[in-house]
Amino acid sequence: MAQNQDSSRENVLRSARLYVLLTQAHCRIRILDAVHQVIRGGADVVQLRETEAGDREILRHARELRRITANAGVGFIVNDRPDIARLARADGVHLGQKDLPPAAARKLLAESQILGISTHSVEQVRRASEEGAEYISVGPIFPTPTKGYEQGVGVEYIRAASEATDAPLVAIGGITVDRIQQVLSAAPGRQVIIAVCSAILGAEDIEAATASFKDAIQRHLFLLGA
Ligand code: 3NM
Repeated sequence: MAQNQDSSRENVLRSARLYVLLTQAHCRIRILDAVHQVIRGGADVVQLRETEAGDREILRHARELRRITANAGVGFIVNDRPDIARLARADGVHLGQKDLPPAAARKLLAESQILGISTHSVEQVRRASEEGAEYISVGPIFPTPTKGYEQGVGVEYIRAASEATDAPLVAIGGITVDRIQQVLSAAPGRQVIIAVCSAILGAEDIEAATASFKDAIQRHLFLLGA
């Protein structure tokens, strides 16, 4: 049993490189349609990040995304809501600094579900690591209107975070294809997953935009010999 739990936690993140946030407010088409393009483009993990919908709609979307991602072998995380993550059998939940404390969220999650935590300082990285986060998100690396951040913390924060925890890192905030090299060079040898919302969901061709991120990531890793 314990072995299965470990392997299912590990599987969601193992070799994950591209993590796409699905927020309806940033997408011209229905996110339930966009997800197919995101998957075809090569996303490894998708997150349901609803900012405006009611609970019933969020649960309905979460269940549908679970079905689609399970068929495609893609990871599925629910933002903010461990209750919805549990009901929809997502792979896990993503918590911000003002969401439920990780220990409380764990009580709602199944044993096999993972917990990711957003951080904005090295102190928060250390705490998230102590709290047993399966991945730690670091951002906003660059300014981003998606969450109203006028300033980014810079790629230096990725390096500092990599020294403060052994957990996989998810770099987020204003990341574009042109910035991939800069982001991934900040912590060579570490698993840094690239998280993107607007540069993919706001693109005319969502599948092509996703694929261009994945290509840029793979090119960088190939050049590093990783
Ligand atoms: N969280 P985009 S930055 C949802 O720093 C979110 O924790 C952030 O969207 C953090 O790729 C961010 O459009 C927005 O910038 C990510």
